[in-house]
Amino acid sequence: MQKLHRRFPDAAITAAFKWMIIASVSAGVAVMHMQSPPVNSLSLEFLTDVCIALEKLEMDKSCRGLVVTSSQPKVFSAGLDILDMYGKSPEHCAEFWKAVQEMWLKFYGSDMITIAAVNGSSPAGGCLLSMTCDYRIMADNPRYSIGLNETKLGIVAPFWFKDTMVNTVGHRTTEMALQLGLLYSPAEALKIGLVDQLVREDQVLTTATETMTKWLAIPDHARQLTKSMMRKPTIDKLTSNREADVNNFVKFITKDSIQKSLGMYLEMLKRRKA
Ligand code: CO8
Repeated sequence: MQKLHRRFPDAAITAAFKWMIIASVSAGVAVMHMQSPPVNSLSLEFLTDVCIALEKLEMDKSCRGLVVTSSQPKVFSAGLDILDMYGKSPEHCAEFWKAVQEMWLKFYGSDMITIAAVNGSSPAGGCLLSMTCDYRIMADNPRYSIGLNETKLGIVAPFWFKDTMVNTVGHRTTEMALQLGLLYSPAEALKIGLVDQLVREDQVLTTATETMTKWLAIPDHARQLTKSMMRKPTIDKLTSNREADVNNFVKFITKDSIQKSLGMYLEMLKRRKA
């Protein structure tokens, strides 16, 4: 803990999980620092930790706002952990997908004010995670990108990824973005409304906590009911189809052709590194 306090001098560490630190920066606001090296890919274990942490925060009535950010350099989150979908048994894939659903349901349906402090690249599931938040602030660094690039891996974003993006940037933009697997630069993302604000990299977190103050000024009950009114139909679509969605995922992801695409994509990531 001592070491952690040195790393987060302005914050009280309220919980330390294997893959994240929850710190409270001021009354009623928590910050989730994701730290699953090297790229915060959302593995089954990481997703489980995230869900437990979120549940705890949700139950803590003194906690009204949550900022989500990354402790890893250059990356907010690399999206779903491909290794949890590659060469794994159908049972593992089903368990993994349930955890992905759970994360989305918890974040998208959260009563808290949620702000994504996107301080690095955020492809696929990373983009989804940021889109579940109420507001997105991204580092203005042209090296970073954000978007749902699933088709580039030869896979297809499920309907609730699509719905989340439609709710964020509209139907036409989503249609093109999803088919082409577009990853946007921060400036492009701002233009289409995929993020709400760009700031200098070293100001992402402070801007997020400042923005939170504005949102905290709104009475919780009115804001929460409004959020629920906007998001409930999208959430209900998944909750009433969870099992079918898991079965679809497992059937799709375990196909030989899809496994081959994922294998090639992993190879490409390694080659690019070399
Ligand atoms: N899963 C697992 N491992 C990953 C992932 C990932 N998503 N992303 C990167 N890694 C690994 C790399 O292979 C590399 O491993 P190693 O060190 O063993 O060679 C290590 O992490 C570091 O990666 P990089 O060297 O590429 O790190 P950089 O800092 O240069 O780049 C990026 C960071 C930009 C995040 C880059 O790693 C990248 O583009 N990653 C791929 C991101 C991606 O395409 N994610 C898509 C995941 S799929 C998803 O989220 C939704 C799926 C929906 C499923 C629907 C089916 C029906």
